[in-house]
Amino acid sequence: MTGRPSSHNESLPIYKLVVVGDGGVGKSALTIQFFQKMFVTDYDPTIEDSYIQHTEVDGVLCVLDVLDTAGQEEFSAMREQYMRKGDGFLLVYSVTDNQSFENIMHFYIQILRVKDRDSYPMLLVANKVDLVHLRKVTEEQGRELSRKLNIPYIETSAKDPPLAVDECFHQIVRIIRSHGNDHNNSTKSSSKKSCIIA
Ligand SMILES: Nc1nc2c(ncn2[C@@H]2O[C@H](COP(=O)(O)OP(=O)(O)O)[C@@H](O)[C@H]2O)c(=O)[nH]1
Ligand SMILES: [Mg+2]
Repeated sequence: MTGRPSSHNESLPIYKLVVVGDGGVGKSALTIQFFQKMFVTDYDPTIEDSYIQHTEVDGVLCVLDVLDTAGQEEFSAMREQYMRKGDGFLLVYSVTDNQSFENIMHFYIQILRVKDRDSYPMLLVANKVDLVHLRKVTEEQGRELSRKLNIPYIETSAKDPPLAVDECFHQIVRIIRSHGNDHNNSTKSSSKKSCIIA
């Protein structure tokens, strides 16, 4: 506990990721599969928790701080608060649930409104693709929405064997990096430098 310099860790970029989507789409299952390498079938849908882990993405070490959201209050102040803090968002729906697909739009709009931006690092995540016979939202529909929102699309399964679970967390880090948003150690004040009025 003592004597170890922490400066190395402190210099690592920290990405705050937020997993959003309707209840039951698999937000917790994806998060726990990523962090604990196991599939949970009965995780309490009301638990909202965050997980922190060092991860290497494309050979570069970083810290992922992931908030697995819960709760239905769509426009609550609490939701806005965590949206304000997020660097990147996984917009998750279940391919077995049309309503969860339609509701993606609400999350998308709310994130942009809270961020006051017209684009922000987000990834559209079509989960539960292992449930082939129960599938209601096609890949084509998913890709069409991703084009419309101009955010990338990925199909996942949190069930064992997992499909593209690590990949979706890595992908959102890449998206954040490519947005030139490597804001670590540079908070909002520096990103506002672009607002110089001549
Ligand atoms: N077959 C299958 N079931 C899943 C998958 N992801 C989640 N589930 C199940 O769907 C239910 C809801 O998942 P959960 O992670 O609690 O949803 P959340 O409310 O979005 O956090 C649970 O019974 C999970 O085991 C998946 O990819 N495939
Ligand atoms: Mg959950």
